[in-house]
Amino acid sequence: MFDKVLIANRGEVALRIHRACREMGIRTVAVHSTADADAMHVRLADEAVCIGPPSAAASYLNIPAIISAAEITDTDAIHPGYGFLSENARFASIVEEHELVFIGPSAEHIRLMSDKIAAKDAMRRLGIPVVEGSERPLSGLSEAVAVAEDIGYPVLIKAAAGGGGRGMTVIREPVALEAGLRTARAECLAAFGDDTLYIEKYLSQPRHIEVQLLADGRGAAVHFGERDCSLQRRHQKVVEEAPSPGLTQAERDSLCTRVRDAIAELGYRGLGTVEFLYDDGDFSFIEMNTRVQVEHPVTEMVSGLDLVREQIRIAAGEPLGYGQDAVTIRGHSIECRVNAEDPYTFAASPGRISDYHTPGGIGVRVDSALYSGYSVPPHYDSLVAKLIVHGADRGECRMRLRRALEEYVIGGIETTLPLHLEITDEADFIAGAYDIHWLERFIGGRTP
Ligand code: MV4
Repeated sequence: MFDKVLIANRGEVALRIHRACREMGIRTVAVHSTADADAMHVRLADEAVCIGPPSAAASYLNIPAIISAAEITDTDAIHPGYGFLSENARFASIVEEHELVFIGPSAEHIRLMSDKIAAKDAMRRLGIPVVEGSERPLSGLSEAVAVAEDIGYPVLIKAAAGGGGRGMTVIREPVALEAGLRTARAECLAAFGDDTLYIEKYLSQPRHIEVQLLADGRGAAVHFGERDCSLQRRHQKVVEEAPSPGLTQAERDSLCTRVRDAIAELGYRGLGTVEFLYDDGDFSFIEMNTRVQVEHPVTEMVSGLDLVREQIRIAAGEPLGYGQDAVTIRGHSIECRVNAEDPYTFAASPGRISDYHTPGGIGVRVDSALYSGYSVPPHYDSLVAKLIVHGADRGECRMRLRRALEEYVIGGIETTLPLHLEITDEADFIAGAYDIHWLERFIGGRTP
């Protein structure tokens, strides 16, 4: 096992990784920007290295500074968390070239999954259902017309280098295809420096379902069930839950088993999430994430496992050590992402935390690096806390969530806590009857 791990991230996930390391007897190195000198994970880590000014490009994305920090602290491995360098294949290679361990899958698997066309092709070959559409990069308008005619409108133009909702254009009728293609190419070239496009059948009202997996790269893999992440605003998840209220037990068992077997056959190593759109009884693969995800705690709550610990163990070369029989999903879990934002306008609300009180009691978990007197810096993502609850069933879980939201006090800044209380009381949420568009519609129709 590693003696020392460098945490190449900030905020709640940096603290989450520090906690897993501590419990494994691993020393930690925090790296931070000048804006994060007072951050909780910096205080708790055994060592801390300032790697640059506030801008992420100059600090948390600064590969030479991070590698130098690892070398001067005699680190064994680097945990990238989520976001920043977590799905950067070049970073994973550079880490390995410096005889450090990248806590994540091989650079090859990261590269494969970051090319969305190649990822779909790999999954199709492994027998996983993928969304209908072009199976190669689009050559031009005539091919786009032919594919769209074949699968039928509406279609969605996506960027091979995209993902997470970036670089998508819906085309509802043939006359809009030419202009849509031209706009999509220009946008993708500007955003990703790559204008490789593909077309898919546009699914109008699906749910977003994702399967959590762990594999050891030697053909052993387990799944930890699925999560429903349909409640999103502008491609940012807001509430996640496990299991999905929209699936039957037979549907989830069949999906999770097939994905687990596919990932084992791929020779994948590490923690991973395979994303699907679920529409009318059918699952269609869209993307695979090769990092630990923001919403991993709901899976930890229903499985009783520490996924970050498992991720570190696998990266250290340990075998999986257990089979699917050892994984039991119990009860229900819901996570609310609490952002430092106005709950109506969603304007960022950085600033000093004047009062801070976290909810507690049975089945309640708060993953946050906030503390009273801390100043939320304006330079980064607005996620400041995750409230995660567990209950014997979805009904108990929802009532526990309500009372925990009522207990939570974050003073001095605006947060999205009031939005979460509203969602929790909505009839559609209570019924579990929502799709990927439900939250935007709900937000659009409410008044302060
Ligand atoms: C789609 C889709 C409909 N049809 N693909 C958005 C995020 C990215 N991972 C894929 N996304 C979508 N892909 C087809 N063929 C609708 C979306 C989508 C979406 C997906 C999941 C959660 C929220 C979403 C919000 C808008 C669009």
